[in-house]
Amino acid sequence: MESSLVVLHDAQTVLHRSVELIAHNVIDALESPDRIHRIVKTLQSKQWHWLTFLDITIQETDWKPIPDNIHGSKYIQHLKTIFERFLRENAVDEDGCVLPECFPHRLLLTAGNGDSDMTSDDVPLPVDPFAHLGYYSFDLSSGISKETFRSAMVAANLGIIGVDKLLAQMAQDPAQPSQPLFCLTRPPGHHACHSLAGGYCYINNAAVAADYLVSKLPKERSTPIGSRVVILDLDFHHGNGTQSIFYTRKEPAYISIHGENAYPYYTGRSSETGSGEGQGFNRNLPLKLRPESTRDDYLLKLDTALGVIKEEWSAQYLVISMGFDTFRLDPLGGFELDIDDYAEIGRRISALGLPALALLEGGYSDELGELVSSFLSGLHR
Ligand code: SP5
Ligand code: ZN
Repeated sequence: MESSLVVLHDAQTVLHRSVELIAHNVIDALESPDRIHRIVKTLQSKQWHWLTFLDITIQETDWKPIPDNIHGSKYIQHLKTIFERFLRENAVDEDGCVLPECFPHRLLLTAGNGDSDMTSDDVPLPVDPFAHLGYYSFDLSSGISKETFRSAMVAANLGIIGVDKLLAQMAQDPAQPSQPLFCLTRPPGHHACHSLAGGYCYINNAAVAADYLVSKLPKERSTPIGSRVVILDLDFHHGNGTQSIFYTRKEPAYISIHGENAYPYYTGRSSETGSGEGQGFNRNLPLKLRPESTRDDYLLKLDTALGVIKEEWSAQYLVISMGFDTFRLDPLGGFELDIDDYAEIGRRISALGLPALALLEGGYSDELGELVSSFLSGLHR
């Protein structure tokens, strides 16, 4: 029987909703439930024989815990409980959304100990619930609504289930090239750090999946050089969270193509190459925005990244943080990619011949469904 590319979906991912500030206006966040609806509708209309759409419901009792090396347990507990606390204190309506108030990062440096190397664990958590959101966020685009935690946990678990399915498929038929999987993860994850939400992200789905994948591989290092698991981040924005979580690790390695000097502004330079054991296993390939770059420049950078993954790192598995905000009409992006370019990106990744798990990150245009379809049509084997 011909195997097919699996798309993993759980409708609980559309429960989360948030707002954001555009200049002085509060609007529904561009990272909306409708993004998933657009993708599901378009994929279903294609009726492709090579695509299996798996609609599952991950029960809370089956949620895998998030490991402490990916996200702090206090941070996870905060995400789980903070909305209920606002409700209890009548600070938000049942269908409302709360944003952070005060960010500690630079303010701490003014407290008379600017030279100290205080880590977040040394900074006492304030009692005020509004302060909690600022303590555990780095920007204002990570509001919390009633079901935010549920959607975020379900998204992370979609990635874990994706890894299990990928490995099961390989064990079942080792001779067959494995089919990629695509997880409809929402909210996205690549901006989320160990104990910080931001950029529409709460739990770093790709980090959870890649760490879980590494944990499933043999303990003895089969490759003394290189990294068996690589996260390829193709969202328009730099995945600062994924980079920071794995900065001192060689497995998984991290490589990203993203808009130069764009959001999140302070990370993603080519000089950030990892440290300690992770030295050389973090690679940033920033690309100038249009009109200073074209689709050809993008595809050249992609080939560079794929070369590093295959030749330099001898990767055996690929986890792809797949954003579609690189599209030329995306409201948050600045690249030139057109619909068909995503099929080309999929083909070039597929040509590596590596088992691959792709997770949805950003992508905010009306054409999101067509972009995902195009990507999958090139990715499937
Ligand atoms: C997962 C993801 O794609 N997160 C992106 C979050 C970006 N949020 C703030 C973007 C502000 C951009 N303002 C400049 C608009 C350029 N047209
Ligand atoms: Zn993005």
